[in-house]
Amino acid sequence: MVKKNQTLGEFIIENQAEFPFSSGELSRLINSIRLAAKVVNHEVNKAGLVDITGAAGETNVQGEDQQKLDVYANEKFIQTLTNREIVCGIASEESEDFITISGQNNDHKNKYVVLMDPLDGSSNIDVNVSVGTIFSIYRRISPIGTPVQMEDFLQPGNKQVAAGYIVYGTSTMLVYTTGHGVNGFTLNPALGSWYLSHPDMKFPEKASIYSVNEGNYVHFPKGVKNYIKYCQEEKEDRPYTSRYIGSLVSDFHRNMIKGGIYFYPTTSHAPQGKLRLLYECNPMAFIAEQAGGKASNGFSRVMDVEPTELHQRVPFFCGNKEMVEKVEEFMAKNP
Ligand code: AHM
Ligand code: MG
Repeated sequence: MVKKNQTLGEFIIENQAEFPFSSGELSRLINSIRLAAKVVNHEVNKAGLVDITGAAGETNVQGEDQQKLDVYANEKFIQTLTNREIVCGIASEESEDFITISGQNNDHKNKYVVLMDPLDGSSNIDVNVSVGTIFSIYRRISPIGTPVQMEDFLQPGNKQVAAGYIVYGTSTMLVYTTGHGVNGFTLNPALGSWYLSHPDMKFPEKASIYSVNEGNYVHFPKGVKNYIKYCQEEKEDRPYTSRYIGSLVSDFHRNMIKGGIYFYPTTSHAPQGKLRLLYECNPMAFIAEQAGGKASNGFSRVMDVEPTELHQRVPFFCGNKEMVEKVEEFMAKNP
């Protein structure tokens, strides 16, 4: 049962019933993510003090080496999940290969793998614009008791057990799904607790925002160009409003609350698109679908794409169902 204002800890305990055969491992895993998120949040909040504390590659006043925030976030999430022996493997947008976690007794006994983008949109940090963390959780395929394999990570999005994001914005929020709807928790920084502020999030029925980097217009496929023209046309409830932060988590978050579509298509410079299937698109797609929305590669469901490599890219169209279906119509006519 969803009760507004309960803490994330209370929410997890109360909703254990959703996982009748669970060992509590997934709950402990989400607990670890919320802990790492608080640590990263603390550091992201101080980013504007960089001239005082020292830029990346420098030594700060305390004599500590400063790191780039995306590297820092990557380390914090990996450290937290590794130390708490909660997963058997991690793959990250920041690391070339996946990491195997054997556990203290070297028994490889955990059953989940995590894939994540520890700090997405990190180029926005310098200008004080929201960034995010994205995570995706799968049950391993390889036998428990053995080291994880590549096949554990290369699973289609429809096999996700949970997915979520943290948006470090005007307030910090953790939004996640375990396949039973989407719930959003806001961090009270004074108490360090996450409170259920956005229960059962759903895309609103009426949507009027489109989010795309229109600077790439000339490089887009014809179908996308035509769809953008459609969004701008004066007809029925159009023209739509254009909003683009350039930070996937923030653009998605706004569109889920206000109603809209985010897209990053292929371009002539990026023939596979820019966004990563495993770290960015699949988790956002799972959340979108759980919130009544849709996510497509322009032609079919993103979560059904069979991954072939860890850092694979994919064109991405995600948001209100009707809007995604409309862009698919345009793509089918002019791929
Ligand atoms: P990153 O993983 O290198 O941060 O890139 C992903 C980001 C997304 O958050 C954002 O939507 C997109 O790249 C913006 O790209 P562009 O600047 O090409 O519009
Ligand atoms: Mg990214």
